[in-house]
Amino acid sequence: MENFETVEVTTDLLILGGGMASCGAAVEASYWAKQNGLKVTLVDKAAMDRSGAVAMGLSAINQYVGLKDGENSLEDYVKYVRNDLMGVAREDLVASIARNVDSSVHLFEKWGLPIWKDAEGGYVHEGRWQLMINGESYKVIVAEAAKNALKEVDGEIFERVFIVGPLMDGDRVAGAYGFSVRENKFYVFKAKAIMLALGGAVHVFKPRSTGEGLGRAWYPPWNSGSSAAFTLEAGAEMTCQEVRFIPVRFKDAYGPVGAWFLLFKSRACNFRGEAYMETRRDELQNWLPYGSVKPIPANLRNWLGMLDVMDGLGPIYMMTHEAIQKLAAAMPDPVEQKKKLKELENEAWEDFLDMTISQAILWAATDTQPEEKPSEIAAAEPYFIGSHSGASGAWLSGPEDLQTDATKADYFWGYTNMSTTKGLFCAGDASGASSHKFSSGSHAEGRIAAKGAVKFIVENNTQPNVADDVEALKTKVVAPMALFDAEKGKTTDPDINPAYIRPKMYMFRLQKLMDEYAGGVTAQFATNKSLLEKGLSLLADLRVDAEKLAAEDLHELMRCWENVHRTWQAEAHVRTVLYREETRWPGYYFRADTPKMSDDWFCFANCKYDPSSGEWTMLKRPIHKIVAD
Ligand code: SFD
Ligand code: AMP
Repeated sequence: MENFETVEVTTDLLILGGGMASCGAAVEASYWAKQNGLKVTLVDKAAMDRSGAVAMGLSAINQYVGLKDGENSLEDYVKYVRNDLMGVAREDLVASIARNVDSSVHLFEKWGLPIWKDAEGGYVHEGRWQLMINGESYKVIVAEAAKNALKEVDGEIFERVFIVGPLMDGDRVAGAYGFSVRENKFYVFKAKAIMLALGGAVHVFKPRSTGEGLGRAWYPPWNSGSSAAFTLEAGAEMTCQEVRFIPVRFKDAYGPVGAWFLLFKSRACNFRGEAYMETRRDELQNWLPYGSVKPIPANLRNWLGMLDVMDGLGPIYMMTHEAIQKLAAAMPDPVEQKKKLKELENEAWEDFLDMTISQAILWAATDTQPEEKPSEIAAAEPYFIGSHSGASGAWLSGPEDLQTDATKADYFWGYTNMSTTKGLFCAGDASGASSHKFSSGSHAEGRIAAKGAVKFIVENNTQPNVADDVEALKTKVVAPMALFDAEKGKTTDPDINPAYIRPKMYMFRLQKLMDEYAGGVTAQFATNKSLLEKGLSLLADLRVDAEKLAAEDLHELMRCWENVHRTWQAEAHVRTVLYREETRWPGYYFRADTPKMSDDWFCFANCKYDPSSGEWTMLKRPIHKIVAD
């Protein structure tokens, strides 16, 4: 403890996280900071070049609207998102991102990201909204632009500093505290406003990959619920905490399926060769009106496949061989067919090499040639991700110009993308009810939020007082190291000790209870009121033991706090699944005691934690359409 130096940094705008949204925020904030003479500081727990979900790269940009070219309208995108989430979307926020996303994509291209082009020089689409890229270096390119922009305004970047929680001045955020994962340093960041984008949450539920496969997940395990923990602890209202995302992925290495379904037009079939999207079509009638929209919502696509699995009809296969052969056979002559086959093989491998390298390795290890045999797919464990087809995140003010008379009182409180906590702005996975923004939309939303945050600073240009006892926070943050040092000699095996719990064991305990009580893979994604109440009680016990987390070194100290953050996300989730007494997204979770969708629950289910009393409040918020059906 006495070896930990306290480093204090005072800034105007504090950008938390160095992922897609924060990189967008850095570019935009630098522009406005220059005009207003403001200081911008960015903090990332890792190295920005390869941090966050895009670390490994991506093979597609999943949100491109094509507004200027008249490809689609804003209304088209809003309706797509609304339908995919079974009606639950903040249409003002979705439209706000959609009208700005194309310019982020054009910037990526300008900065050097190769986007596939067709013979006429147009973008190659994977699907209606998705563009194909050679994206292995996507994050490096986007981070470089962010760093260059910050350099222009003498902004500071702190890498390998883990943010633990907020500093408050009453109902206004005053900064953040954390620690270096490489040096004995405790950090206190004081700021006039914060743009928060600490990513989603992985490994809250027990993953399919355990034991020798532990660590392999679809979304990155280093996104550990820090966004949810920070916003809850700052007293901000949260939305859609029940709307987890269950992606269907290639089994065991989690390779994404989008390119297969959309670009290669593949089918998925059970062991009998039946395509569940055809044989189970009648089930969609139970989920109207969303069962009849196109494309069929992601959770309903999941659900139809899950029904096959529950009937014992697995394995479910992506028919890669069939799709490739069919596309090649459409070519006019044998020479062209052979050429096309080679091209498709290359594209199939690149899809994984660009964003899920392990899947390519698994194909190689299992002697899988996608043009010759199918590959198994499966519904993965639940993730918390506000940027893809889930929706969990903070409840934000929308832009004023997108409000109607009906929406303004509910959706607008002064600054675009500000949470209900003054001065705390959110984007990407940290912001809720604005799904389907993906990498490009997260970047655009980071820009929007940063612009809002600068406006807030200019109009509220005082440095808030930090009301928290910083020394007490420092003691709390490093306590796991002190505990380990004090107690480690009491047993011969440092993993087994009555005085403490190591973070990995704590994580296993959290995952087991979420899996079994909150509808994880083992429970076939089903739960009910009794199970959830039991889960809540086990979570309360776990929270008590969180006080006894122990860390051998700085790296393990990070693991401790990651798991505390996961616990926040878990609790917000269980409470909200319990609160919403219906099943609205059957392919994400199934409330067996309330198995149908109900008009009474056509609303947002929000929650709020009061840091002073420790009480949670659950509340309904209305859904307003800004785009007509
Ligand atoms: O195919 C702390 N995503 C896809 N988006 C696309 O556009 N196309 C795709 O092809 C996509 N697919 C995909 C995607 C992600 C992954 C992992 C795979 C495949 C395998 C989604 C996007 O990546 C995602 O929407 C955005 O990245 C979200 O952006 P943002 O900024 O909300 O999160 P981030 O990029 O993960 O960054 C988080 C940052 O926070 C840092 N951090 N820093 C300090 N202290 C703490 N406590 C912290 N906790 C986290 C991180 O280091 C990081 O910098 S496909 O499957 O659909
Ligand atoms: P994924 O690889 O599943 O993350 O999908 C990438 C993109 O394609 C996302 O925008 C998905 O919503 C979309 N997508 C994936 N599969 C389908 C499908 N079968 N029908 C429509 N859209 C899909």
